[in-house]
Amino acid sequence: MSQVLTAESTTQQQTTEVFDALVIGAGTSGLYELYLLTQQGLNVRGIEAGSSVGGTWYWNRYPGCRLDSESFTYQYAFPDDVLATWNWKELFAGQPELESYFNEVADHYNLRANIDFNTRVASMTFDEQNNQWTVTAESGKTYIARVVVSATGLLSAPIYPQISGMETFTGESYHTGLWPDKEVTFSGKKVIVIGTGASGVQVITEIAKDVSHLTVFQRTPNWVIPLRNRPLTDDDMQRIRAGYPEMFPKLRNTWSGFLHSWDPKPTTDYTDEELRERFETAYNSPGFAKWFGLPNDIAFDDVANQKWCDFMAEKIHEIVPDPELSRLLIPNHPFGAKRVPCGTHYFELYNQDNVELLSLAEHPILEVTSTGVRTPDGDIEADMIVYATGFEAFVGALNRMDITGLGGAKLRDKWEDGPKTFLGLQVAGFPNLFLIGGPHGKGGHGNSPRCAEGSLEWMALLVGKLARNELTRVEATPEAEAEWTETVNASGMGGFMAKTKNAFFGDNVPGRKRAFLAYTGALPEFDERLRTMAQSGYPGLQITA
Ligand code: N01
Repeated sequence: MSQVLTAESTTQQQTTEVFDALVIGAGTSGLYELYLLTQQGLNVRGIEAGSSVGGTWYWNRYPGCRLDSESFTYQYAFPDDVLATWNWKELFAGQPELESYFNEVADHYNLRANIDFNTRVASMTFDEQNNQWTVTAESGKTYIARVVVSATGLLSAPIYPQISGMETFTGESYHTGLWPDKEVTFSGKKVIVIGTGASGVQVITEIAKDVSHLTVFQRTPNWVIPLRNRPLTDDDMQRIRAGYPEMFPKLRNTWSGFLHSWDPKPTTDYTDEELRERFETAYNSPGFAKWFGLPNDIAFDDVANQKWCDFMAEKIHEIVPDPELSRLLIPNHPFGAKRVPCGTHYFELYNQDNVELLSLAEHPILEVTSTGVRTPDGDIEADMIVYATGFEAFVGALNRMDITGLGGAKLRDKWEDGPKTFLGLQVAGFPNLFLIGGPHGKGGHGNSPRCAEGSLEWMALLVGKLARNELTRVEATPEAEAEWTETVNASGMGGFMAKTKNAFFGDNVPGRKRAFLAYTGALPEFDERLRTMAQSGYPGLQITA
């Protein structure tokens, strides 16, 4: 333990515990960082708001929640007994299987013993004299550590719509991102779902299977692609496991850690007939083969993108013969301008007599009443309202903590007009704080564990040096931060996402200033930059011995 850190002390009401390092969040990234730091023999503590591990896969326990990365590509890559013995049951695992997996990993490495569960961080303040963070939980408990890793999640700050009367509703009401750990049944009930993003698509599909009446309120239609999930047999797993040594490095060499890579041949190099066949093959393939495996010009060229949109629209018309319904379901934005959800018989369910789709543009919700919702056309009664309205992505979890850096500066004030970071990993004026899964970084994006592991390994080296007192301060320089922020902002303006309101720009949150929040560059280049930095004295970081 560093000498400058105060020893464990007990105040009148609360204990202050002292650690080498703290990791906030026990989701996919937090657990891995905790593992890396405990491997270094550090006295590290995880702090987790939930009652167990898993992060996204702990909170999003709504029916139908599942992966859209192939299960075996989403697991940790470090060699261990879990990797050798864990048999994935489905090509795209559901939430219960993922939650079990992360629990298994936590138990295998005895990580649980180093995590304070049911503990939500309220504030953290950098002590400039002692170069250490004081972290305070909502319970009042405080922690002191030289260094903090915030692995609080890209999608962990749920948002509700601002509709008057929501609190007066007397039936059941749930947000997909805060689904309770209890059985929720739909049979014989009248249910309203608001929101048709990736979560909405999944939960709507499950609710529609067993409901008296379902009303879906849609603000924007989405290009939902068929997931094409299937069970994995023992033979499948044997074959897949034999491929792990090649698979993991290969995934790290793709744009976003997925099995699928953009087809280097653009649409213009195909004849019409060949392109049709190419599209059919993609459409019938699992997962994101229908996004990141398409001819590459679909990602940036209007004409190419429109060809794929026309193909997809044709499929929707085939599935939903009612022209009025298919009109509502077909988006008028480019493919990839919003996050593309994966579904299983999603469009089909709108053919059911007990399912009604209402466009919010045509049927706005005026208010929530005690028994349902009020629209200009009349009241709709419901036993349950499900809010599938998304998250304050990238910045929400960080902004909801009161983080104070040098000179009393608040992180949320600094980020008022949009986040400023260096590589999404550090922020000038907030020394010894490392971020993963926040804005501007590669970690947490795409196939999240693959995209995050390079960043987590990179920061574990620096965290180790700080925690062992070999360094006292590490922070981004303002120049490096400004340059990276500019790079991220410029990259956002070039893509299709710039054409819609969405969580990647933060303007899905009412009142939030639009700023690009994601880093959309290639994973191998990002990881290479981190490697080069580490070998050349960490340019862009101000390091105090
Ligand atoms: O949230 P979203 P999500 N009134 O923001 C609508 C990941 N994920 O929870 O599009 C009415 O995408 C909103 O409408 P609009 C994935 O990364 C992964 O679905 O803003 N409607 C939209 O339809 C994803 O990006 C999986 O016009 C309102 C919906 O609610 C992220 O989670 C599965 C509204 C919100 O969609 C978030 O997805 C699920 C309002 N006031 C999620 N506000 C996998 O498969 C919002 N909406 C791994």
